[in-house]
Amino acid sequence: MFCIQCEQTLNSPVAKGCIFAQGMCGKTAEVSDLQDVLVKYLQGISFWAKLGADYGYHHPQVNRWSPQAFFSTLTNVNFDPVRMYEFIQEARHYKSALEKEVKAVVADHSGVIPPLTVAALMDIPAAQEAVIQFAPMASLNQEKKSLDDVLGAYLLCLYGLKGVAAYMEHAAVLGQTDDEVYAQYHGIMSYLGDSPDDLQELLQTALQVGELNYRVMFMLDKGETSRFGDPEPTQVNVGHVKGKCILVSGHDLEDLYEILVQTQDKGINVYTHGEMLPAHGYPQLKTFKHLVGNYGTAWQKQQTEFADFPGAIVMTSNCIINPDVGGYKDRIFTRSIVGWPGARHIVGEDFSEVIDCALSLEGFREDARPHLITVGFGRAALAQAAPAVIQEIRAGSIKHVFLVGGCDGDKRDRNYYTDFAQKTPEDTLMLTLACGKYRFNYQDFGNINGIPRLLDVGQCNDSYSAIQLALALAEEFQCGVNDLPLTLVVSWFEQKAIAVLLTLLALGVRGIYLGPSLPVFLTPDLLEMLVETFDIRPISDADSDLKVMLNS
Ligand code: FSO
Ligand code: SF4
Repeated sequence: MFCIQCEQTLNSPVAKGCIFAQGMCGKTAEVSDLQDVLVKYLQGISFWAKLGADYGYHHPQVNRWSPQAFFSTLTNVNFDPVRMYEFIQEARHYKSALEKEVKAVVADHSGVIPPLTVAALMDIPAAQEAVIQFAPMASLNQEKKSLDDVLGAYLLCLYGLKGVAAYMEHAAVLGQTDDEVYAQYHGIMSYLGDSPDDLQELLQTALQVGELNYRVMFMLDKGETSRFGDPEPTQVNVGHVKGKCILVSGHDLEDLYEILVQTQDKGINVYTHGEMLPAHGYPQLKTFKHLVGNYGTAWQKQQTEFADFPGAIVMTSNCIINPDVGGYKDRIFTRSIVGWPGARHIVGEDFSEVIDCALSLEGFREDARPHLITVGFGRAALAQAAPAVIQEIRAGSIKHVFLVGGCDGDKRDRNYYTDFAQKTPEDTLMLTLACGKYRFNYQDFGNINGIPRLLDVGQCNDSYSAIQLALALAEEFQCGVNDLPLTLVVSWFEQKAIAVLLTLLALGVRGIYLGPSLPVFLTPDLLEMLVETFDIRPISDADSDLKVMLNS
């Protein structure tokens, strides 16, 4: 196996990337190899899909399925070799069907089929054992033993595009699809399937990935807000209440909605977990009285927190980790692209299995002491707060705004973000995003003339809302985003964060602080280029960084 896509990858003098029998996340070499084969297939499928799109031909099923399958290879999403093999079989089917259809379309237009890419030419065997033996041919570092600038830039594009694919799937679940966006996705995927080795071209492609992601985040924002309303500031209890319970984790609001509908009047309380916390701010979700609160904190704590949860658990997307460790595999359910060997997988919209499981369990015996936190500062709420923020900036009561966004993880270096949040001066605001906030969102940071100092914008994809606020402030102050008293402090963990980072770079945002460590696939040369072009700054310690931020 060779996997280097996330922040917890192996980085030692012996190995750069997870290369042994199992990755640091618990992904086996078998699953990793199957994922490499799947990605190659997807790149081959994209060759035909892009060619079809050039002739105005779009295949809705392939467009919907391809990013979904790519999403299944993202960190902490699917650990099940059986499911991976099923994806490969589906890919085989789609590739041959699409090839035939697109050839016919090209012939109808008296067109010419361009030279096939490496991935489109790849002939992958059908039997599972043969697929595994074939895997080294599809490995991401097959031609190179060590990481060089070209492979690093290639991986920046591939992993960024994987993050985009995840958001495309989240948007599609909410009915947001766009043939033009799919064509761009297939174009980049197909390009990556031809073993590109032009460094400058790859770096340009990375920015195209960022631009594409901006468009996809717009679609996702539209999907979420048109379906469930604009998030509004809402207090959420993070202490549990007595009774039977279901915990819903991940990013998929539609699944949460379905579960809320199907558990109505069943005597079951529903809790959010992790990236589902912002759901409480959506008008169409918060009307459900049995959506009682949020349980637990960030993904890496689930093995102890889920073990203590006396109900059923549904993982709608990343991040899942080994449920055997906490002994709760019999009451955890996976959805869509998520998979764990032996864990029950719910297909379709019927959650009765989850409900039966919750009813068979004891639930919480008593209420915990309530503790309220506030969520819901999405795009509209931020726009509403903007005039007051502008006024306070003008009056000098708000000196600086920080966006402390991104993922959480296990490393001790991540204490930086707690430390940073605690040390931000009282005349500064903090916007938060994604699961990194769990390190400090239980604390009360007070307010500035009625404006809460900590404003939770939502999930990682809601960076779209934060970008809109930054653009509005820049317009108001008639300056560029980089001239605002605003600093982005980003914690990355997996590929969605890479997609968001590339979006920010594509929008020309400079001076982003990035941590806790830098992606291992960024070679020293690549890093130097990013620092020179975008002034990317690796985090150091909270005191020194704050000093620089507040004086710049
Ligand atoms: Fe966190 Fe996991 Fe949103 Fe990520 S739950 S780490 S960036 O997958 O998706 O913030
Ligand atoms: Fe390693 Fe991360 Fe890949 Fe898991 S996802 S195998 S931890 S690089």
